[in-house]
Amino acid sequence: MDASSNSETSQDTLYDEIKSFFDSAPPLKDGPDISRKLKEFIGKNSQSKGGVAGSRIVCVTSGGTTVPLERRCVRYIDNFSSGHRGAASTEYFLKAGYSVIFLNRRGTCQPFCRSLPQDPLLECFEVSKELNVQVRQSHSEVVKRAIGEHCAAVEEGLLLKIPFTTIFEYLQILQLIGMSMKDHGRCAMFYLAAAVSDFYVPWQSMVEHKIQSASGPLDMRLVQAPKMLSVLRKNWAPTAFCISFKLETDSEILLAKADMALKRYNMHAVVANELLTRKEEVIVVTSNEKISVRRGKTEAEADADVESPLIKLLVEKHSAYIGDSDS
Ligand code: PAZ
Repeated sequence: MDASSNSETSQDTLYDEIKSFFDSAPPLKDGPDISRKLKEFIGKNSQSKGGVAGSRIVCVTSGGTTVPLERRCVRYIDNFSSGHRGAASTEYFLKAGYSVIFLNRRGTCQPFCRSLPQDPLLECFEVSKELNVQVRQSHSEVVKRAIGEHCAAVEEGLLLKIPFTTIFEYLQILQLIGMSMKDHGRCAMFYLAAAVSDFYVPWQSMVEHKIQSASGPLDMRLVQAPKMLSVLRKNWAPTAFCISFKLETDSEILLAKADMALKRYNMHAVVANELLTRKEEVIVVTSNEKISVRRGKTEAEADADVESPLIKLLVEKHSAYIGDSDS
């Protein structure tokens, strides 16, 4: 067998795995509603808005996917992702003039809420003697800013938030978004910061009811999740600008893994980061450079979040990509 038929075989295997994933996944409860919202959002934001970003739309994915262990799910495997990267990046993309589809894990960090305390409802509000609910003086500035900026983005139709929990929901919604963005050409961007499970229990082999501890030690087989990045690039949205993320805990292998992902999935850039320093530094890996991006040293600096210089850099790269197609 020669090299080209080898790669065709592995391509066929990938398509079979993907088909079987989608065929057997529990259907989305609100699939038609999500498709309608996407159509409206993309349609509205497709008319050029002028300004630097024109009619650019980015899909930001954020937070971790869960892997259910039972169909009537009591237990699941989860991961560490807080959704901070996705929420902060969404704010900077909006500032840069993009419209944002924020595909986010339910209950994780949301755009414009990063400065609020842990339990905003209980900590930011108080009840007066007349039983009126009011914002505490100490929190009034952050609450006003959060609500004001969030409402402006939603009311102007620039921010569409779509939640997911499981890997089944995430990948099905990503497919809907990818296919809806197909006609948006090079102005579309995917910024895939979500931590997606590498292994999962296929729906066909998942037990219906709660796993019983009386049955002894748990012996369960997880299979590899199909690599959807290749189909996103090849089939769903082939002209979109695609950025994926690579997280490692071992700095020795990080850049090699990012390079591998860049080539294997044909990404335009891979953002490499380490678990412990992910809020301080990321490295943007492209086919010809590795650029270290760091956050400013003080809270007051414009680059206090690493996402600020990161989004600035990626917006420049996206502009070059769109410009290339014009020439
Ligand atoms: O969500 P968070 O702010 O806590 O962390 C962000 C991150 C580390 C999940 C993201 O930067 C990332 O690397 N996502 C991809 C993870 C991976 O599957 O390799």
